[in-house]
This record gives sequence, C-alpha cells and structure tokens, in this order.
Amino acid sequence: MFKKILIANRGEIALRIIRTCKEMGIKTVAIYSTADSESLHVRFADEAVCIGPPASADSYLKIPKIMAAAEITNADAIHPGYGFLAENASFAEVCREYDIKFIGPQPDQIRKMGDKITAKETMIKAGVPVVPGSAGLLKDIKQGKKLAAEIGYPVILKATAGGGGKGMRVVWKEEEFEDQWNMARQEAKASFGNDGIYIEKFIEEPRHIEIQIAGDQFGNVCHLSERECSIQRRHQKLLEESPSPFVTKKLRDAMGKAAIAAGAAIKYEGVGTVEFLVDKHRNFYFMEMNTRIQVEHPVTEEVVDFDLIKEQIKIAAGIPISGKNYLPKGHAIECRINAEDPFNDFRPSPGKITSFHSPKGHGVRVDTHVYAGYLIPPYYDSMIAKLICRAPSREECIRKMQRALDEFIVEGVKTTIPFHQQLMNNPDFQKGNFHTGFLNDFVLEPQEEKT
Ligand code: MV4
Repeated sequence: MFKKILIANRGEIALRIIRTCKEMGIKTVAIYSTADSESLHVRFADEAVCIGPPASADSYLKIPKIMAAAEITNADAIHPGYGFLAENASFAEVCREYDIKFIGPQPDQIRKMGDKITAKETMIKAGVPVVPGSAGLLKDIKQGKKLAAEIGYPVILKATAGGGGKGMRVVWKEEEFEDQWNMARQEAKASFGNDGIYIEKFIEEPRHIEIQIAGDQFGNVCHLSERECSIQRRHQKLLEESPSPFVTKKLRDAMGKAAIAAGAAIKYEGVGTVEFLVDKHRNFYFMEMNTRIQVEHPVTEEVVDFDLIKEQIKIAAGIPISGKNYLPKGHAIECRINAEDPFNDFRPSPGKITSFHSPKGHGVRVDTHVYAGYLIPPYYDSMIAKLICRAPSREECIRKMQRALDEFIVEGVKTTIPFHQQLMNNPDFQKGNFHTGFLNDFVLEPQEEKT
C-alpha cells in the first residue's frame, strides 16, 4: 500500500481524499496556490507545499511544480481528484516516468475516452448501444448533409474533442445545415484547437443517466448502479440522485451490463462513469465515459455503502475488486451548493462567508471545505458544499432534503440554496417527471423576505 499520497487538487474533493487516506493510515501532501493558504485541505494534510499564484494555469495545472512537490515530499502516489489534471493523459504519463503512481486509469485509457469518436468506435466494437450517426469524422458539408438526410432530421453536430456540451449544434432541417456546420467547426476550433466534427441523430428530451463502474488491474469490472443527472443548467449539474426514478430493474440490469462491457473493452483500471442518454421509451445510448472520480460520487457511496476513494486507492495499489455488482439500498440526493445568485442568472458570488452553519442529523452528509470567515476566491469553480441526504425512499429523501436545506445557513455570499428549496417543492420534480431540458422552463419565484 502507498505510504504517502499527494493530492493534486483543492476544495472539498482534496479534503474528501485526505479523509480516506487518514482512515487507511496513508500520509498526505496538500498542494495549494497562494489564494488557498487558509484552506482546510492545507490544514488537514500532513504536509503542504505552495505551488504558485492563484491562477490555475500557474498552480493546480502546472505539472512540473506538482512533480517537484511530490519529489521533495517523497510521495509515492498522486490523486488528481476531479477537474484540473484528472483527465490529462500526459500528466498520467509524467507520473509514470517519475515512478509515482497516478491514482486513476492508464494514460491510453484516458486518451481513448477523451476523443469522442475513438470512444464511440470502441463502444460499437464492445457491443454498447450508441446513437445512430456517422462512423468517424465528417469530411465536408456535402457528406454531412447526405448523412443527415439518411439519419433523418433533427440531427446534432458534435466536436470530437468536445464533451460537456461545447461545440454542439442541433440542426432541425436541411436549410439550417450549412450555418450550424460552420458554427460548430468555429466553436470546436476555438475551444479545443481541433475542428473535427461528427454527426448523430438528435435524441429529443433525453435523460442523462450514468453508471458508476470500477475495474481492477486483473480485468475484473463491476458496476455500482446509476446516478440520475438530468437536473442541469447549461451543462452544469445542480442535483444528482440515485437510484433514478426512471430506471426499472430491467433497465438497470441492461445499462449495468453495457457499462461493464464498456469498461472491459478497454481493461479499465480505476473507478469511472459511463454516461448514457435515455429516451422516453427507455432506449439508452452511450454518450461519454468519464475516467475520473466525479463530483456526484457521494450519492452512489450513500446508496451502495461503499467508499469510492478507498476503492480508487486500492485498485491503484493492485488490490482486486470484489467482482460483484452493487444495487441501491434506499435513496440519496445531492444538492450542489454554489456561491452563485440563482435570482441573477446564477452569477458567481465570491467573497467572505460571514456566517456558516451546515445541517446535521440522521442521513445528512455535507462535503465542504468552507467555514465561517472563509474567503471564497474568485479564481476557481463556485461550488462551496455538497449536501447529500439519504433515506429509505425517494419521498422521505426529498423531505429530509427540505429539512436540511432549511437548516443550512450561509451568510455573506449568495448561494443556490433557495433554488434547491424551490426545486424540492416542484410537483414534477417530486413525481420524477423531468428530462435534461427541465431547468429551461423552471422559473424561480422571487424570494420572500423573512419577517
Ligand atoms: C446529445 C443530445 C441529444 N442527442 N446527443 C450534451 C453534453 C454532451 N456530453 C452530450 N450532450 C447531448 N448530446 C444526441 N445525439 C443531447 C445532449 C444534451 C444534454 C445531455 C446530457 C445532459 C444535458 C444535456 C443538455 C442539452 C443537450
């Protein structure tokens, strides 16, 4: 087992990783930018190394500085968390060259899933259902239009280097094809420096449902059921839950088998997520694979009673997984508490937290790095806490979440708490009646002043 792990991240996920390391008897090294010197991950790690100024490009993304920090502290493994370098194949390669274990999949596995066309081709070979579309990159407009006519409108143009919604364009009829094609290419070129485009049938009003998997160094792959992630705004998830109110036993079994086939096809090593689009008839299609631990991993941890960070570390250390699949027991919901103003287009609201009280009680978990007096820096993402509730049924879980949200006090900055309170009261949400477009027509009521 590793003796010392360097955590190449900040915020709640750095703290989350430190907690598991402590429980496993593994020493920890925090890295931090000058904007994060007062952060709890710095305080709770055994050692901490300042690696640069606030901008991520000069600190949390600076590979040579991170490797230097690992060398001087004698760390034998690096956990990348999510975001930053978590899905950077070159970083995983550099770790290998330094003989420091990257806690995550092999570089070629990251690379394969990072390129969307290669990922899709890999899934077709593995027998995983994919959305009907082009086999590979489109050569030109002419080929694109011909394929679109064959597939049938509406279609969607996607960037092969994309993901998370960037460089995507829906085309409803042939007359729009040329304009949308030009815009998709431009956006892809500007965002990724790669203007490779492919085409798919546009699935209308889909749900985003993902399967958590784990694979070990011996070729075993298992699944840990699904997470429902359809409550998103501009491709930013705001709430996740497990199980999905839309998933039947039969669908879970089929999606679980497909996700395992996806992992097995690349001998996947680590924990990962296979994302699917699910249409209203419960047809499911592979969308992307995330080769990292995700923000929303706690909902799975709560319903399968399993520490996913511990599993990542064990897999990286060469310990085999149990081999069985994990089915949800009860229900868990995660609300992302962001320092954003939901009444003002979710505009970021950095600044000092003057007062902070997090909810507590049975079945309530709060993953956070903030405290009263903490200054939220403007340089990084705006998530300040994840509130996760667990209860025997979805209905009870929603009630517990309402209670927990009412107990949550954050003063000094605006937060997404009032958004979640209104979401919990929404009859369609309560019925499980929603898809990825749900928040497009969700109108927040103006907030009432407390008397
Ligand atoms: C789609 C789609 C409909 N049909 N592909 C958005 C993020 C990127 N990973 C893929 N996305 C989509 N791909 C086809 N063929 C609709 C979306 C999509 C979406 C997917 C998941 C969650 C939220 C979304 C919001 C808008 C569009």
